Amino acid sequence: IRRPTPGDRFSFGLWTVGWLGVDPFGTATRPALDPWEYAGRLAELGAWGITFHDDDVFPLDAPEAVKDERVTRLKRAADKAGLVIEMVTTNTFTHPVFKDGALTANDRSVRRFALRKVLRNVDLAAAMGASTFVMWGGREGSEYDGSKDVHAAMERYREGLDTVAGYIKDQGYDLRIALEPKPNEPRGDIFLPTVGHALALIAELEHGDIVGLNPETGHEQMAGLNYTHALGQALWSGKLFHIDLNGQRGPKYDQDLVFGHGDLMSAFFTVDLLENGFPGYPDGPRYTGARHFDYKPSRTEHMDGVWESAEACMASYLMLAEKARAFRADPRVQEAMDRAGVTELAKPTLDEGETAADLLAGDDGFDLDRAATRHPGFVRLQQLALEHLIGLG
Ligand code: 3MF
Ligand code: MG
Ligand code: MG
Ligand code: MG
Repeated sequence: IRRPTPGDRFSFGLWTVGWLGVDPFGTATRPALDPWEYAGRLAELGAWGITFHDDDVFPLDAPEAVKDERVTRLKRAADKAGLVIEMVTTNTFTHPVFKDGALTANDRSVRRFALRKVLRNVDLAAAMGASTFVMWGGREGSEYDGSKDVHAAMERYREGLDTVAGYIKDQGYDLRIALEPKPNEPRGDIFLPTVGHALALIAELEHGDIVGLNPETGHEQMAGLNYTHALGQALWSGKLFHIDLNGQRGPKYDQDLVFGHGDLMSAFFTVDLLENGFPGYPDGPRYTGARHFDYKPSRTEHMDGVWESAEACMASYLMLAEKARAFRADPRVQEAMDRAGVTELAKPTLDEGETAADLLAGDDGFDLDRAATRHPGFVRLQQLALEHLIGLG
């Protein structure tokens, strides 16, 4: 498999390779590096960009001078390594002040503090040249239904998002917000648990035109949902602004495995969609943003494992991209797709100009028995995918 290059647009969160292995049951298994120390190595491995939370670079209570110094140092390291800072995001979940949420905390003073933190970080994102501003509301939610007025929470979420998006427009920043859904962890139930919930909230915003999504593989899968479908619907809605690729094995705690180390078949179709687009729409919407990994080098690994796992994320993607390309090019697959009617779905159900009344009045000679006994061969199509994925030779 070829080595990754900046043209592949692979990017990593500083908090991914920088994760020290602290979990609810154990302390760090790896030493901490300074944020700028990760840049050179990631670039060497072939990454194109990095992303970070404000708190990944400077402490929440850092004086302006310390903040400036640390941010400048990181930006210099990124420039020197030839890395783009493509996305910046705000940590509104670690500090105990956010224990009941940020934009939807019951305590109004916390909401005002959180909004200020986010707005300041918008300025930073713009200064770093980022194009995407991710908002993951990890603490927005509850453990107990009686503790939260959901109507009020949605009002405050909308107010917060419109304030941030409005500010971006007022400042003339070239930034788009990407909401990141997650069903649970750290809260018992998080608001905007899935891509669908987030799309519904975006539709209610005044400045929803610059608000889209950052769906994460594991988050949709924790909810028992299909990540590739989530990407597909977000893309169809024109809202797929960014992605968090990783691996997850079923609905358990958030594993953040290397991309491809979770549900491999699902990862194959994720890459197939990202690389090859919708089968029925050769000129249809395509994802052109960063191939961003939000994973954690497993706690068992030491420093070598940090780089091995970052490399593995990119290699998994490239291998799957190659497999997906061959899959689509295989005449047997094309034939199986035709038989399955995959591209027929792109044909409108009504003829041009045909109305519901026309449909009711007309007779198109539909053969009920024939249609009911049609054999689409979906299983054979899937087996061809498996053959491409793991086949010999
Ligand atoms: C948690 C996450 C987050 C978000 C990040 C926003 C810490 O499960 O996925 O990572 O991705 O906060 O970019
Ligand atoms: Mg996550
Ligand atoms: Mg995760
Ligand atoms: Mg994420």
